[in-house]
Amino acid sequence: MPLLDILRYPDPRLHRVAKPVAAVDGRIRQLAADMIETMYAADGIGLAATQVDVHERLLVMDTSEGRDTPRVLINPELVAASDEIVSGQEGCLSVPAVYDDVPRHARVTVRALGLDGQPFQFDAQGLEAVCVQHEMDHLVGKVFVEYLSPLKRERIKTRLLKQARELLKKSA
Ligand code: K2U
Ligand code: ZN
Repeated sequence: MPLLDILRYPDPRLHRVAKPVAAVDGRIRQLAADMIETMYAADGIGLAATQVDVHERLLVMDTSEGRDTPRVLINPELVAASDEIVSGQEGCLSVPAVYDDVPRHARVTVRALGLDGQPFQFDAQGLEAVCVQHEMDHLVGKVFVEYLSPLKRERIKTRLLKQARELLKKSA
């Protein structure tokens, strides 16, 4: 299965709002499999379809110890979220080498469709709660650097654009 290209911030396509998946069919199952493979290859614990330039509400994640228990969430919805907020350091496969603190709900309840097309619901806390909120942000076009100060965000944008230009020069 092909590894998928991951969009890099500040690519404007990262800010598109994903549409609901209309049917859990072979195309979606293949996309989920490719996203899981891409996530593992990139040493990520989550990946949203938006990040691979597919603007449908689908995300994959694996916060298991053994990194061998992938979850596929189709049309995920946040059913409940704790008032308690925790702030932890986050990174993003679309924003390489940038880590900063982001506020998240400590506990969430999420409802989604599985690859069998059936609905399921789960409670999450800790890293799993942070990860699913991070991925669901991607599906509404939000990247974690948007929680940072405008100054930090501008510095990150400038640095990544410079890196992209240098990469282009090298490959020319
Ligand atoms: O969406 C992504 O870019 C995947 C993120 C998900 C994530 C970010 C912050 C906190 C939890 C999950 C990547 O997995 S970032 C790399 C990473 C790996 C292990 C733990 C935390 C972050
Ligand atoms: Zn991310």
